[in-house]
Amino acid sequence: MSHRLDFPRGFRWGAATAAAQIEGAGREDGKGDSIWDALCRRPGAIADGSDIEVACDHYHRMPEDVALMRELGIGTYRFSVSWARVMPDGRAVNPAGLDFYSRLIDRLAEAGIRPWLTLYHWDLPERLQQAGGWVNRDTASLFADYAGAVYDRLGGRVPTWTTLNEPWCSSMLSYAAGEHAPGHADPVEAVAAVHHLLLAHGKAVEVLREKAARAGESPEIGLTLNFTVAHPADPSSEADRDAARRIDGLRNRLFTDPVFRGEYPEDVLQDMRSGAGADLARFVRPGDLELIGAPIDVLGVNFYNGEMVAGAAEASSSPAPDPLVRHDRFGFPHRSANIGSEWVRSVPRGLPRTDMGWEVEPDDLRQLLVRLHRDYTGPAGIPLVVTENGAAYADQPDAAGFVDDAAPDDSRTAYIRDHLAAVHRAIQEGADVDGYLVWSLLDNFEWALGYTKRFGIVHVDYETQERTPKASALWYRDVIAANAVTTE
Ligand code: GBH
Repeated sequence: MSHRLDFPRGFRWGAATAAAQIEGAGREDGKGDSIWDALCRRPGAIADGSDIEVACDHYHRMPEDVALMRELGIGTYRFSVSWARVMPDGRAVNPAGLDFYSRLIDRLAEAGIRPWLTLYHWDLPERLQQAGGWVNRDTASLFADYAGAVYDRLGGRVPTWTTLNEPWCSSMLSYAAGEHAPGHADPVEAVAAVHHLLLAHGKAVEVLREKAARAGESPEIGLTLNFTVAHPADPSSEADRDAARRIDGLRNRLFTDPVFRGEYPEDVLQDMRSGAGADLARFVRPGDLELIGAPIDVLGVNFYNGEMVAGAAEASSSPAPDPLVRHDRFGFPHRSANIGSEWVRSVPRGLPRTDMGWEVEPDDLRQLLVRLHRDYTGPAGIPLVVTENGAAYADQPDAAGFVDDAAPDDSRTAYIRDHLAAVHRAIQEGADVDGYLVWSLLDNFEWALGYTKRFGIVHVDYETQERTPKASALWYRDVIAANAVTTE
């Protein structure tokens, strides 16, 4: 028997992308290099040896992409601005770079689509990386200047602003795990990056509020975090419960506590300090936490998967052995992103997985939303919006072997449908969830994995740049039109 799940009136439906993953035009109109342009040149850093010079060529095909969104009924489009396009050296404004986003926003307005602008989706100007990147506190102030410059040009036309996308990734994957640009593997750098990213968020919120107030505008301002749901493998084991506490701390509370409570979680600081000698508190100056904890208007939730974790009984007392730093065949350092809790093991739950190897358990999303509402956003009186959720699955050609319009895309459709049902349950349980933006509109550059993973509801042929809506896109169009999901 099928069930129709109606969503609240006014629920925001949409799709998300990020500049470095789709734009291309890597050197056009004065754009400077970002750390991802630079990482792509490092042999071995990107799985398929690809780069982002062209990507989805969205910079040139933007009108076509907006038209496609309109056909799908997308109501909200979340995109990011490339700092290095707007400020090639991270400091001086390049008006031609801002022109692109101005044209995009005009097109969206014509199509009746609300823009949701993210200021930072991982593409730091390379020139700022040469000065230390997020390890350097000055980067936070430069980010606030950048936010102000973008507001000066686009403010008034953008109702929703996100400062950072997933600062956990831009700190831990970038400076601790060695996986993302700039590809460092140093836990002390990573904790400095955590604090300076959050400080950048706080300073940018302050600048945006000032500029908006002066212009008599009141845009929504917030940030987007990525979350996990950590389950202890054996709930009766103290070591496993401790492992779950640590992973929840490192991935979730390290970011939500300063943003919503103006304080870092003491247990997590202690885990990082004693386990890896990385003392985050050393980077905190008076006044920082007031800025970081200033009220926001919306929390963006990116969710892909939860996980089951186990500890080692003796590990929490004895320091982890250092084999944690590995060098790949190119001499690249890699280590765990779990600073000070490197020994925590992830235990497979026997669930189906996407092409990323990530487990599929939609109920984790329900649990997450209910918990965030209860512990953080509910008390603050602000809504949650799922700003990313989706899955990588390879093309499923039609019977004749072609990926053409509405080519079958069952796994992705099921993933999105089941996660929407989980969002619906969370709302019924009282969580204030105000929207859902699918990741992603287009197949695109999946960071260190290059073009090998396809997250799009729209297929991209990288030879011809042809866009073809997959069956999931047409299914999603019907969901949006009905403001409802039908489950089996
Ligand atoms: C997002 O990051 C990004 O914002 C987006 O740019 C990207 O394309 C998209 O997701 C897809 O990757 O420990 O093995 O279970 C997602 C970041 C996803 C980071 C899940 C940690 C846990 C993997 N994360 N992940 S695992």
